[in-house]
Amino acid sequence: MSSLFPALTDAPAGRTALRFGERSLTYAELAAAAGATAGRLTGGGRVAVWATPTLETAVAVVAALLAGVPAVPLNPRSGEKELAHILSDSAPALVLAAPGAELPSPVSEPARLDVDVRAGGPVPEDRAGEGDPALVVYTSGTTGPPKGAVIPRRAVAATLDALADAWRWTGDDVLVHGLPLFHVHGLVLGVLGPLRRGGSVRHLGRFTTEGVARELNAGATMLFGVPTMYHRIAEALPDEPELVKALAGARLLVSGSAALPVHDHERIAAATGRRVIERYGMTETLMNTSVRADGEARAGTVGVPLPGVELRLVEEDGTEIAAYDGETVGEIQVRGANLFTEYLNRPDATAAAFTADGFFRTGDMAVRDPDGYVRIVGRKATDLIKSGGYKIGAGEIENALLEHPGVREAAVTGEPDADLGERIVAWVVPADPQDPPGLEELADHVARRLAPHKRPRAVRHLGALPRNDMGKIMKRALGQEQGQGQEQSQGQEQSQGQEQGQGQRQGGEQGQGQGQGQGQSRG
Ligand code: MCA
Ligand code: AMP
Repeated sequence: MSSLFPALTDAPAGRTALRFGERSLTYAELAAAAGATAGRLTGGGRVAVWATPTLETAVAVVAALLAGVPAVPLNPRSGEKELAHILSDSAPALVLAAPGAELPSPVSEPARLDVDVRAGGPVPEDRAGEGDPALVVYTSGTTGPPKGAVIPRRAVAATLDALADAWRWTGDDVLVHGLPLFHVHGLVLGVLGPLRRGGSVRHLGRFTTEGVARELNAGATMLFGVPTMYHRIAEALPDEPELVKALAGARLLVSGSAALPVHDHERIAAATGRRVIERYGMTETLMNTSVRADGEARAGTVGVPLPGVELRLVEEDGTEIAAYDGETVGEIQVRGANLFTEYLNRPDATAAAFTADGFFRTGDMAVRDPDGYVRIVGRKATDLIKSGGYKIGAGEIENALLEHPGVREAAVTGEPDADLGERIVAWVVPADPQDPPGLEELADHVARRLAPHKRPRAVRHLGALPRNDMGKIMKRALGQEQGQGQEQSQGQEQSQGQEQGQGQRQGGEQGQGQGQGQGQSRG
């Protein structure tokens, strides 16, 4: 029996485990397919998974977990530079992919193993220990390339069991989502979560409001999404009665990965009578807090600490804040079985991430209400941008921009965006002011090297970047210079319209583009 997935052998006969579009696997079929693939992962080391939103990705990850081999999910849209970094850092022995999936050149180095979802093999004996790595998930920091967070098997089990308690999540639940499978939200919560409970997941392939309505109206009970998805649902509700009915009938609507604006909360509640609940997590910590299924779904809060998670707020100097007054702001630090063990090959970064007493420094700033509800009010680092629920480091994009011959200096900030939460703005000093590189060119350049979700949505050309006496770029001043530079935003370039693209700042969101960031210049 698998300690992570007892349902592989225990689920009621015929129960569907996974459905992606028209294709599905029962628990027995999943056990056979994952068992067969696991039987081929005998060489040790890590395996990369070409994480398209398909059955093969789910089977590959379950197989790796059954074999006790850490899996490294790869974003199939990552550009060459990002893929090359992840592959050289994690050094996988194999890449697991769907038959026929085209792998770009950086991924041709490790041997390829095609995943056959109709194969049959026994579920292997569970030999891995609780502290052994289950996954290595790459996540952006403020500077440099993404770091691989090593997530142990105990963290996966602990977080999913804590959520089961908080959400009354059982094998009878049928989850619908359209999240990508190379991050914690879509993969750990969205795929491994239902499998640990012995329930079902229906993946939409890609998120659409029609897909959500169809599945929730056809027996699905829960929906997971990022705020951008709930924003799009809120926008669509007035015109889509099927969507209203679907949400009204759902057991649980859960949002996470970024703050869900109160306005969208309220629009959804008004149209459907249902409240979305928020949970708060991180790649490094998995889930820390949640509004409970039996608790009050209060807009603008991420609920209470999950069972097994110790959470404290601290002052700048590390002093613990005792107050539950809804006012005193401190950094969230967490400790528990849900935490990652290290950043792969980065002992320096790992050491810096933890306090002496083993708490992880999240970098998220919050207050606590008298009843313990946590409200996130911003982030410590101004160089981390959350766009569409993806965490994106400004420094990573600045470095990529500087590799463009038309860019002499670059600074990247996040600005409020009604749909994405924040959008990426590139402030660029062109090498040739007479011929500055345009938005499309720079967006393509970043998308090709890193990933499409990291591309700038607006480019502003400046004669020089504002710097302090130390030579550091003052990102706050950049915000104030907005409108003085030559702006090209996505809406403008695509539609030749006048759109300035200024969304509303989210309730409580603090700090983006307001501090002194890294900023970069050539040479
Ligand atoms: C446009 N596209 C381009 C370019 N311009 N591609 C290449 N080069 C360009 N220059 C393409 C895009 O690839 C995409 O293609 C399409 O145009 C539209 O892209 P975009 O506007 O960026 O996004 P979207 O399709 O509108 O997606 C919004 C989204 C997405 C669905 C909300 O952002 C999303 O899936 N977010 C989820 C993030 C997430 O899971 N975060 C979890 C990490 P095409 O149309 O073909 O797709 S956080 C986490 O795990 C922690 C633990 C937590 O708490 O959850
Ligand atoms: P990532 O590193 O991509 O896993 O993103 C983790 C970050 O997402 C956290 O540090 C928070 O800043 C943010 N986050 C996740 N869930 C929420 C939420 N419900 N509300 C506000 N921020 C969130």
